[in-house]
Amino acid sequence: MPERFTPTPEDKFTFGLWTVGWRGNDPFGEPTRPVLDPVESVERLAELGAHGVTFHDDDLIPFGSDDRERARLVGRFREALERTGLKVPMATTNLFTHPVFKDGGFTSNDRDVRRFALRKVIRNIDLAVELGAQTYVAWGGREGAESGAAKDVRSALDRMKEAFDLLGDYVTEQGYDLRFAIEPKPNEPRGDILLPTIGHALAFIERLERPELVGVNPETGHEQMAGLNFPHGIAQALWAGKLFHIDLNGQSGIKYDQDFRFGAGDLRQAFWLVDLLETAGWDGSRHFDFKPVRTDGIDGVWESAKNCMRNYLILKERAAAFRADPAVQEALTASRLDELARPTADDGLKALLADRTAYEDFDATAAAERSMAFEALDQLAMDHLLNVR
Ligand code: 3MF
Ligand code: MG
Ligand code: MG
Repeated sequence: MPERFTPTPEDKFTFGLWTVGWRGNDPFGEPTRPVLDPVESVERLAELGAHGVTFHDDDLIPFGSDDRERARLVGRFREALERTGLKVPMATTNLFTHPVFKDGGFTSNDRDVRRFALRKVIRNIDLAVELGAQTYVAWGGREGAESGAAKDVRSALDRMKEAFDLLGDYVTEQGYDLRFAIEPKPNEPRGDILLPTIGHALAFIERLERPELVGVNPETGHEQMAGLNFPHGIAQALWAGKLFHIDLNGQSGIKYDQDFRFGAGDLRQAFWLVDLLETAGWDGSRHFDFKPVRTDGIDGVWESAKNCMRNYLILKERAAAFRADPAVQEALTASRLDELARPTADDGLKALLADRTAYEDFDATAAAERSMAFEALDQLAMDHLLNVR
């Protein structure tokens, strides 16, 4: 492997414990791999050059563990982190596996379940902060419905807002340096999930009491499951100042959540995504939320984890080569990207209204004839992506 595609912690690659730890169980089949000890995951990820690990409370401390067992598990995890230097930049809560969450956590119709969900989150927030996390992800996997009358969506959104407002109160009162990132997903495991896309989540956040504490954690496959363009969604989240975290993986079209390793699935969107993150100066984690295919043994787990990072670094090199190519600079100008960056009416509304060339004397036919020259520009990107220039 060429040296240049070998990651270092400075690349800020992170992995969920649940990703490499996924045993291959799916709705049709039993696990194909044995349980992976979180300490082993920490050690192997550190060896591969990752920067950190993330976890759901239940990934580390099985649901129902008593306080002694909890302390023991956290202790050996912390010891592995200290030994390897791996960081925990983000943590999250499992509000979807235990049957108690069958109708959701924050928006379950059962109020007792909602109160339990909030306490479960708060308990893990304390641990997340202790371990140094600055981002707390909330994926509402079971916040949804399969049928119409089962969920009053407006009431459920009230309860969702209530939950984030209470959590905002909690971290503020505790003086924690922690922000929340909502992870949208359109469906699976529920028929329809609330806050299904980046756009829904961004609109929701503005209704909260402390919108500054809440952003988004978009996932490649989740947006693509809704047929959406992931780089466009990420660009809007960046534009809104709301990209607090990101889940990278691979997806081929509108299907179940495939969670392929990063770079598999839609390679062109992966290229544009890396181009966007790198040119925007994204300095957060490059967090992989993928599932090593269940056909493979533990060899495939570490192979795919390694290759998530490798593919990101390859695409980073390809995107940089694209941006640095003088022919691309020319093509960008021919496609008038510099004009797009220029305000439309920096001369003001009055001048716009007085400008006869803008309307009365504007030659729409001639303007319509000007080619945007996008095909040449896109082929340059393709050539760089395929490394044939
Ligand atoms: C499901 C997911 C989740 C979330 C996680 C929060 C189990 O499709 O993507 O992974 O990412 O719960 O980080
Ligand atoms: Mg997912
Ligand atoms: Mg995810």
